[in-house]
Amino acid sequence: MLASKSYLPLVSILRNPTHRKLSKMPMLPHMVKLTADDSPGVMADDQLKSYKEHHKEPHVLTTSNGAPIYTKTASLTAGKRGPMLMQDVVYMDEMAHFDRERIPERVVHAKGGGAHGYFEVTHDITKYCKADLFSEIGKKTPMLARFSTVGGESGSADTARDPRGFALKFYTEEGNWDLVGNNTPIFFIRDAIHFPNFIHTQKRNPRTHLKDRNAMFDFWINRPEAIHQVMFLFSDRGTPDGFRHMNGYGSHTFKMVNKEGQPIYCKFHFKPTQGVKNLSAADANRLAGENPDYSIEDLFNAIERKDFPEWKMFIQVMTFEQAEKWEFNPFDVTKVWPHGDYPLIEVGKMVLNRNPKNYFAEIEQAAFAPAHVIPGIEFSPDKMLQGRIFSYTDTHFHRLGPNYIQLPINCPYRSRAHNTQRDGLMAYESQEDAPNYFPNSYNGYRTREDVKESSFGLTGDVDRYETGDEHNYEQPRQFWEKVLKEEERDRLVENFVDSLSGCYEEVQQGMIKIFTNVHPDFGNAVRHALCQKKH
Ligand code: HDE
Repeated sequence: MLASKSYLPLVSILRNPTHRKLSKMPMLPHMVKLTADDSPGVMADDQLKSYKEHHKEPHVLTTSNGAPIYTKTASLTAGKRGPMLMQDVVYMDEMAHFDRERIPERVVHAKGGGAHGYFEVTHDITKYCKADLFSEIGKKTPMLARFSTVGGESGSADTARDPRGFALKFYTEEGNWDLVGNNTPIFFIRDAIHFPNFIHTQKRNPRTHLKDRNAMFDFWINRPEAIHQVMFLFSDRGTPDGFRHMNGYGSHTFKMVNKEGQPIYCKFHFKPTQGVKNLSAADANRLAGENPDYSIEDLFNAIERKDFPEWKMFIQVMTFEQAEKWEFNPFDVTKVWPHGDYPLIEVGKMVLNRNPKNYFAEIEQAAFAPAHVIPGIEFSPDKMLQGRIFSYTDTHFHRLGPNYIQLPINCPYRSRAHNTQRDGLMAYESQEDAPNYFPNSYNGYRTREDVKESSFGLTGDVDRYETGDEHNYEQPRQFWEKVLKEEERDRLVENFVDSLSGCYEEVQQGMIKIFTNVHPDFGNAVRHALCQKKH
């Protein structure tokens, strides 16, 4: 009998016809199910009791090679007082694995939680996109979502003022599509080359090992394109109430291509059916101490009580002609596309209905990458997106190894990978003995005409173009004037003042200058409040 509960044999099970015949064999839940678990839910605090209820007979304890063991409460020693023996393989087996239990945490987005679910098409967008998952109304595609904070370590508080990651993996029949977005439609920078330095200012000062608010604001003073996202961050939206009550965005401009090969630019939006809710700054701070895992717990328990979170997916589209004419650069991720000009088009819904059975295997080891696209979804020239295409798979090779994509949670199990990649650390894919080279004369592989990427023209001189000064203030001004209500503006100012009051004088002045560029009222309000705080 195959060890159906182990992750290892999954791919071979799917591939191997003999194994496939064992159809009654239970598979990994996240691999094959669209539906929720039929077992009664278990609140996070009751998980251990629930295990006991459902497992009347304990398993015999074994070593990792499966041999039953006599005891795990006493090491093997020469005499009652020791020393220990090298041949205590029970101890060695336990300790050596424990020593390796942690993998590098994600360099950003280290703290997070996630769940399994499905995406269902409710509206036809095939005139824009030929991607398999959008092919017909009613079509359901299994998916995984991981939500996260950005700057903190994996033990940091869920309620920190920080953007939230909104990473989605769709297991389509034409490969896995990852949409690795945030809860904000925009970002701090517009050229990927800034990312490591920007992130350093969100992390710890290398000398003090403390978070450094002067460094954080100093970067934003020097890169004024950040102000739009910085205003989102310090607004009420900077502290969402858990993961279930926030919007999600692909943020970048992408390209969709239909069956006729016609391309159109697009953006992705997700709106929670359960509504948007944010925490007040005071509640977010309190919860950071009382329950640093607030969002993970909230998501877990909601799914267990079958209150499945749902988001509606929308797209905005922009033709190539409209892109040429738009007053801003449509590939600049510090900008939104106004909904009045580019209305939201409903596509479908995503429902999260299953918690991971093993957090580490299914969430910690989940590897999302903007490079994981499928036929029908392509890239725009957005240089941030282009920069990300490289970074994610690169970091996965480091964090999880060269065969991270063979892990069950990451493998494209509905389409299967057939390629000439072999070997490397922890490889177990045999690819059914197929040749490891292409082209070959032995029926190794065939290609498909219909999945050719759309062709597009490029002009322009190769150069390093500075982008620090491209319409930095128009949309932030609209955000201040039109989007925020008066009391929201007050809270925005208050949140900035709370953070800035501990900063150097020149940092405060630098930020006030930026706020004044957004709107004189904004600059004055912060200047005034900072002054009052000093006296
Ligand atoms: Fe990320 N980002 N990022 N990012 N990002 C990572 O990949 C990076 C950006 C986002 O739940 C890393 O696997 C660069 C924008 C999410 O596993 C890394 C740039 C957006 C997650 C990385 C950006 C995101 C990440 C670290 C600038 C929203 C967590 C660990 C060009 C649209 C995914 C990892 C998860 C994670 C690089 C900017 C979203 C290092 C170079 C913009 C949700 O590869």
